[in-house]
Amino acid sequence: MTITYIGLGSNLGDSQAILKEAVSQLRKEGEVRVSKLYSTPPMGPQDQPDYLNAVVELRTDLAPLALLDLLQRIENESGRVRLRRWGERTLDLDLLLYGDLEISNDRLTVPHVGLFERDFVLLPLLDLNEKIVVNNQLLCHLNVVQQSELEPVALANWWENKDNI
Ligand code: A4P
Ligand code: MG
Repeated sequence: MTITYIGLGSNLGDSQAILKEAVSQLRKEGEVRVSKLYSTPPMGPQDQPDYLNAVVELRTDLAPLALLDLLQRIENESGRVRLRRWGERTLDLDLLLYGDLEISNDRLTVPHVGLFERDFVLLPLLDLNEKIVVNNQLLCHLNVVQQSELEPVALANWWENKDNI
């Protein structure tokens, strides 16, 4: 069993429902914990809506590529629309960390390439594991974390209820 972290993002369609559905799909694969929910200004093209972002911790026996297959299946089942690089999308699921494994092949780079630069990934990850160390670095000490102004828009219990934010 491996502890994995998966980044969730959506800024097209009914993002709240899409993210909740993605989490319930992931629950079928193993024990899940979910971060707070963040509304974040877009990285990349600015003429797109704000994103909702969160991170899921999943304890799983799936091997890395099997987990990637699962994430891509969930993306596709959400009616995935992805219009341009760094552009708007209904659902993006990125494998951020797979235990402490380093992976580099045609389909998968882990830790995820954007992990160290993106506050919309780091803050929810730190909700789940505030002392997490990656590549010998305490992520909570990164400048991008210290300087971030992102605030959660919903607490972790939001995932369990039927309310919209
Ligand atoms: N791939 C390699 N490594 C991984 C990994 N660790 N996890 C490969 C998931 N996939 C991985 O994925 C393209 C290929 O990457 C896959 O086939 C897989 O084999 P994709 O999801 O189609 O593209 P991408 O790389 O996610 O897209 P892109 O356009 O480079 O976007 P990013 O870097 O994911 O950024 N702003 C805010 N505020 N919040 C966001 O969530 N997201 C994006 C998308 C842009 N701006 C954002 C946000
Ligand atoms: Mg992706």
